[in-house]
Amino acid sequence: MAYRQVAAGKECLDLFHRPQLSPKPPNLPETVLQWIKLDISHADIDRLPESIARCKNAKHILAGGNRLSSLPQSISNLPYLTVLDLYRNAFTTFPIALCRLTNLEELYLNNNKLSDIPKKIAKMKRLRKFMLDHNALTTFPIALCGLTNLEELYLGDNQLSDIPEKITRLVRLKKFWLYKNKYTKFPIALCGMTNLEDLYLDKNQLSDIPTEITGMKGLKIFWLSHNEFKTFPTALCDLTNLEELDLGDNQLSDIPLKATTMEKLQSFGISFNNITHLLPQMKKMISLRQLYVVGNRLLQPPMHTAKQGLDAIKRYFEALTDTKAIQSSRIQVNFLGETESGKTSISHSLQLGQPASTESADRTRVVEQETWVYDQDIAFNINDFGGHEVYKIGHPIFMSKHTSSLVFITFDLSKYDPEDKAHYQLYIGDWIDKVQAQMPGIQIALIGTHLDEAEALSVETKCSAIKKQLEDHKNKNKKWYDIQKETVENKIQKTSDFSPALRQAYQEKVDKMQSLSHQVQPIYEHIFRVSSENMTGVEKLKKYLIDFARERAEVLPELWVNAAKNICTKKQEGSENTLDWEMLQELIMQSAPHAWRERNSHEETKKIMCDILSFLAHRGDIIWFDKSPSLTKVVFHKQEVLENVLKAVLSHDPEAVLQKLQVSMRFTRKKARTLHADIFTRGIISRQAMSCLCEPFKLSTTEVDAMIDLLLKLELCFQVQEHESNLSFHFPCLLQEKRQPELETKWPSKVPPDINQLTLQVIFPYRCPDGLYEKFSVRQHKHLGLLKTKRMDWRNGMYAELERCKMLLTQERDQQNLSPGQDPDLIISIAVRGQHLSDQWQVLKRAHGDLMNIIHEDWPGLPYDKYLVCPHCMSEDNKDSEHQTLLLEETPNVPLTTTQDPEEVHVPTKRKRYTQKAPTLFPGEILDQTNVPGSGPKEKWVPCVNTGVYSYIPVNLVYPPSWQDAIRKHKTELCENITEPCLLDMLDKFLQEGIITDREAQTVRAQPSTDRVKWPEKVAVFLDILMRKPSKAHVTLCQCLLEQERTDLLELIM
Ligand SMILES: Nc1nc2c(ncn2[C@@H]2O[C@H](COP(=O)(O)OP(=O)(O)OP(=O)(O)O)[C@@H](O)[C@H]2O)c(=O)[nH]1
Ligand SMILES: [Mg+2]
Repeated sequence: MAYRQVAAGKECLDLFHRPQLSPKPPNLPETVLQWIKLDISHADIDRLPESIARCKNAKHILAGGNRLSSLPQSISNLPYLTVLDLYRNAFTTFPIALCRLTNLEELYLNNNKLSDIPKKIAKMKRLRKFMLDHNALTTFPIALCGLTNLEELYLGDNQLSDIPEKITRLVRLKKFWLYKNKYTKFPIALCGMTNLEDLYLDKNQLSDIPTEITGMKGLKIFWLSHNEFKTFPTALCDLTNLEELDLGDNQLSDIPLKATTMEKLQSFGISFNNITHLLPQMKKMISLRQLYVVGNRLLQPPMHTAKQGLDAIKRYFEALTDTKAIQSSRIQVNFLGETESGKTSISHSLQLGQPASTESADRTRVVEQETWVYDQDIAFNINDFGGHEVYKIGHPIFMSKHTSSLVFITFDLSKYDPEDKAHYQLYIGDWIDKVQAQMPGIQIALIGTHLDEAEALSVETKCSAIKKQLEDHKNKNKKWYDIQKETVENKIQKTSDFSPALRQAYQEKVDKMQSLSHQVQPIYEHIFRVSSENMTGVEKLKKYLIDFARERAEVLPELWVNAAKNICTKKQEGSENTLDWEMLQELIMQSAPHAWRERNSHEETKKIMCDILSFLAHRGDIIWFDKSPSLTKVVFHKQEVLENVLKAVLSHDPEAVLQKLQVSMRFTRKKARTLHADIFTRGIISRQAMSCLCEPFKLSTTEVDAMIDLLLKLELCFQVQEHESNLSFHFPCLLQEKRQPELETKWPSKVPPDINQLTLQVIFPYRCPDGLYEKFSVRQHKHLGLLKTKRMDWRNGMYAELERCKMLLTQERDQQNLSPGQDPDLIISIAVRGQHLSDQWQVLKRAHGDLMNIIHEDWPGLPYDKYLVCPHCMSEDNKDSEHQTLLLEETPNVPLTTTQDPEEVHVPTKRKRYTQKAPTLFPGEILDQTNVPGSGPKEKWVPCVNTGVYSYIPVNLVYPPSWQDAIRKHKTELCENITEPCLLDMLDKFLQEGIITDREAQTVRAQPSTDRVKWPEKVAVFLDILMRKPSKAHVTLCQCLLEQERTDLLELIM
């Protein structure tokens, strides 16, 4: 059954029926003649009527996203038509009637099924832009060579493998898209196109570029990514005008010296190749502004340095030539695994080269760090983590995201029972999931310990069982992605006719699933078996480590290596808990050549120090935060100091904490008990209690402050000032309290009438991202300010009152959708209630952004899925409300009429009983889409499809308002508050960035002004112009308001 997309259907009625109702020509109704632009895209129509020719003055016809396969003959009678958009339709042959549109300048026929273009097309003499990508062309349509006025030609995503000689007739062609075709050889005919400026040949199978390419003198942008180049095509180096070259996703292993002679090159893409070394001569490429290198195994410079940008790369190469280049390898080795699985023992045995099993009482808390210097060039930073649950929160702090870090997961071979499924999950599986979520690209290897206590025969059986379990584990993870993908693909099938915007959001979900599933590094195939009691197997493990380190040795300037050594010596010999800037300067510059010190200014020296510290922090030598102003000047070079504080604060031993508080001279016994209860039930540690817990470590007040800054920076806690002298820190990870009963009045379990609830659910399959929810809950605090009254926290949730809405965050296990034998999924929900949708969306979007950023920063490999829960379904239990029902049942094509303002629309609450199923889930990717111009839905209603009957709900319950809507809504306030100098500044900035034209700026200036300080008329016109621009206009407007310190106005349009 075909359902009509309601809003657009109404426009179609307007468009086609009125002319027919009107008297016959020549007495055409005025309105039709006034139409210049006809937008009938996504109207679910399969033909245009002959009567379209009555819109004599039409210049633009937009009819993309329909099911058209032919056009009425009468279309050729539209003399002024300049733009015709027929993208995403069902054309299999070129609509010949178009050839008579001799004034047409832009023709969009992309995303159809065309396999040929007729000769007659040459009549369209004025055609400048022709889009034909994503069609079924297998040979190059020679007819195109007759369109001599063409400036832009899009032929990407076809099956082309040739280009005729005659292509050179297109002398005006500037931009040529040929991506995703079947070119295996560079089409030589292109070399004669001397005026071509942009050429896109990415996603083909090219492996070479002929020397004749030098004929393309005008070429500025050249994309060749996703081809099959094994060596750098040196012929490109002679394209002297080239400004942008993309050779990403090929198999290049080096860059020739000649490439550094491309003087005009501004942007150079070599991501995802096999490049290990960049050339020092690159610092001479004077125009270079962007260098894309991710996805290579860089050793010179180290990848971390390369990612800091070109300036950092140049400074690195300068230091390399000024001092000496040294091959150096310092690998971070992380031992993880359950408590008492033998981590500390094997780590010590490895370093000492002799049996070193620990005493059983010697439990590791949080982490022990050691540096094991193997020889002059090879060293290891060893992190031996405590296995206890509560310390897992410390892992992201100490584990480096350096690509050549290593993780060993240890398990006790003597205790491991291959028959017991829970054993695999507990001792190995959960750890793998955890590490891969945090560092998807890291190498993981398994170590079975206690070999001396396990029977030789059973060891073999156990290891082969584990290998099998590893394989099953991998398949299970893959299956999760496959199932999600399949579910979404089914949804796409269902939604395709209704809502292109929703379909796009689902498509993005599929793409995201695909890329998430591909980023994980496989586990090292050999399982090490060792005994720390008699050293069996330790030598083999050591050899693996040394080989691993050798292979990853980076080229470092001697200055950097010496800096690392000096800091390391300070770590072992110095008495300081932390290093301050002066001390660092001394340690780093100590060994710098005199002339070099003279040459670099104070500013430059600071940058060089930051390069070095940033590298060392990334490698795991020190803990240092370059992005936090309060912490930049402190280096935590002795991680044990930080460990001690974490141990003290995150202790899982309430008795010991109570003793510490009681022993301290600061508190009475009673006070100590209150503080203790605060810590262990409410997760609150006061400033005083914090100092007391840190007392044994003899930290200075500045150091305690730095530690607290660090805890805040790591978002382990947020700060609350209850009254002036009473500063306290709330640690959600320590909270034990249950959800407070009084919350029921603030947030009743059923959504009250007249209230909407927007809900986002982020689902994590059967694994636990430790500390993710807690960090998210801490991050919300910055939006709430210091006033504690607005917030309530409990073990797995928090409630906050914001200005015009309320928010509830929860973390829970999904007990409902459990398959047998599977652990429940974890769901983090963000729910926002209120009466004003735009405020609610703002809060939801902000919280969503925070959660996504945390995942991106700390758990980039974490599998998750996200959904928006239909607000309509959420409120359907409210029977007494009298809102209009939007149930369409079996009556498609019935246009809906509503007089309600979309902003004020409430959830229609009267639905039939049989719709009482689980609520419809919309793709959460909708929240990622909103800033892409034109991606929001044009329709006013979206189908809520879970119920088996099609009912429509207002689109603003599912889609947040666009930035244009926000401007429109607050236009009066903006016009009243943007002052004259502010507007003039903005005009300059928008002109500079090329967002508005000189003419548009003049139009704004030419408006009358009634006030001397404020120019509401001018601002109004300016905003109208901006709303027609792509989303960059919004970004720039936000930047301008931020620069002008108008955060009040900024909030309005975010
Ligand atoms: N026989 C034998 N005992 C071992 C071996 N490795 C460790 N042990 C013993 O097992 C116990 C736990 O070892 P640890 O090295 O402390 O374990 P861990 O993983 O560091 O423990 P936590 O730090 O508490 O997480 C100690 O009593 C060790 O002596 C081994 O290879 N053989
Ligand atoms: Mg240990």
